[in-house]
Amino acid sequence: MKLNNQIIYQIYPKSFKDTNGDGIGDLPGIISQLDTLSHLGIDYLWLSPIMRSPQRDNGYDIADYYHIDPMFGSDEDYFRLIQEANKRGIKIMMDLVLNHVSTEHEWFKRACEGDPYYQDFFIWRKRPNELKSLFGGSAWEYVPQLDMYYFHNFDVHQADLNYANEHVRQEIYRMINYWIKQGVEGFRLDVIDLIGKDVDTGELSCTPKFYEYLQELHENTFQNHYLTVGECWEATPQQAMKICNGKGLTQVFHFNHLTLTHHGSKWNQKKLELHKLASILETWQNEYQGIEAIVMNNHDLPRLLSLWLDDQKYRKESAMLLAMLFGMLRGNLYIYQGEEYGMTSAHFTRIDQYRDIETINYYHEQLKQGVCESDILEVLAKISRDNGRVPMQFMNTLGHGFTSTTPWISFIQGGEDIYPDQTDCQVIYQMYQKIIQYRKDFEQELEHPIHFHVQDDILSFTRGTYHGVFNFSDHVYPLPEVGEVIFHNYLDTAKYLRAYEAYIYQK
Ligand code: TEU
Ligand code: CA
Repeated sequence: MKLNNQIIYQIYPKSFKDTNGDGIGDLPGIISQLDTLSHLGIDYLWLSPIMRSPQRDNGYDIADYYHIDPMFGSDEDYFRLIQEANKRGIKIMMDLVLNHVSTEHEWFKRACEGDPYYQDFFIWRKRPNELKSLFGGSAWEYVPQLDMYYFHNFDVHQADLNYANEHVRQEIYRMINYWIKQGVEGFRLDVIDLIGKDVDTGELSCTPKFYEYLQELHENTFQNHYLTVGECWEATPQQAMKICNGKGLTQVFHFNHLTLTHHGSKWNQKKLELHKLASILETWQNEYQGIEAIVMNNHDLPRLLSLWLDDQKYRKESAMLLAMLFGMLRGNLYIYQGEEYGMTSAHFTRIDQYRDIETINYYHEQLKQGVCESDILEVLAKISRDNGRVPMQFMNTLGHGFTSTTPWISFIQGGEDIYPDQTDCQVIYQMYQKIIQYRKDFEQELEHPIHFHVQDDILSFTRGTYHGVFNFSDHVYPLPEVGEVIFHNYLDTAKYLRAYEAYIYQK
């Protein structure tokens, strides 16, 4: 099976398409769009978790690994999705949340009832240490009837599994093999770098134990027969090489380029520095020998065109600029729903519009610390995870073709004219189609090393006979001699490089 140079399209099922009028996207909705998706030229469809879950963290809190949450449809709907996708040459990639389960999972409930077999599925201590949850507060929660604390790296309703326990590992292998048998051909492994954590020393990511468990997981489940991608936020090329050494995963998501604007934490953003972006892209492309996962958006991130560029006046140009830049990078290209027609961040202005647990926790923490509400809302509008989680918009009607009722989360504020048939959106979509086709036809062109150059607001690159020039600002700059134009994000040409204008050309 070919695992490199693939196109993977990520769906956030809750916000993709609702067919039964409950305001929540569902599996029949995804099936209804398969023809359109196959038109784009994708190879894999990755769905964020759809297994049974109380939805505290939108499905990243799984209560039953073996069944589809009724909110999304039935198990049969999922089997049908696999079949219908396969018919169109698309493989299904499943999101595996292996680091933790919902506190409503049978294992955790039994543990709390005092069953020692299941107690050892989790991480308990008599006394909590200073470790903090990524979603705010302590990482330890007290269970009075056991007089002990359990560890949760994320929300208090997401209890971390104890991988030191062999029974846990066996249960996980059994579950993955079940889904392989059902026809799943790809896996995205949520925060997989954390499974070997040592809560006593505080070493959580990429520990020696992690590499050991990963190899065992590989041998007992997917081996090298399926496309596997592990989420490892801060991975270096060296760590990625170790994870993808033939006995682990196909590839990792690293977000080094997307955390560039973090100032201390993601809540504090600074201006994008182009030379740093250039250096990260170049290092990964040239030094990393594995298959890079090329990502600009996902369900945890604000839309990149809103964060880095201009999502209003120059929305079309910005969306296309990013597609052209990331589209020329070697690896597997991930596209997040709506990216292909230039969806923007949500532009919410009130706290009651948000649904994300991390966002809401942060809001209350900040209020408690005396930060004024308008300042918090400004930060959230920029960076909240809900920015990428608003519903898809298929047409310019009341429910945007997403739903016939009120959606579970509001649409983009002021984004009424963002839908596939709108002229600008069509142009963006066609650019994605062209780039995807180009990557298939000229695969070997991406094998050449890439060299970036930055001057003022202009990022440029050379890759073999290909050159790219990208204006990251609304200032006008002199235009280099562009040779034979391959991709361009304006419909006409000018003597200057205009606002957010970008060219890929050959000399
Ligand atoms: O994300 C892991 C993760 O580290 C992010 O949630 C990150 O902490 C946050 O966006 C930065 O502030 C994965 C999933 O992608 C995410 O949706 C889940 O909430 C999380 O794991 C827990 O399963
Ligand atoms: Ca529905």
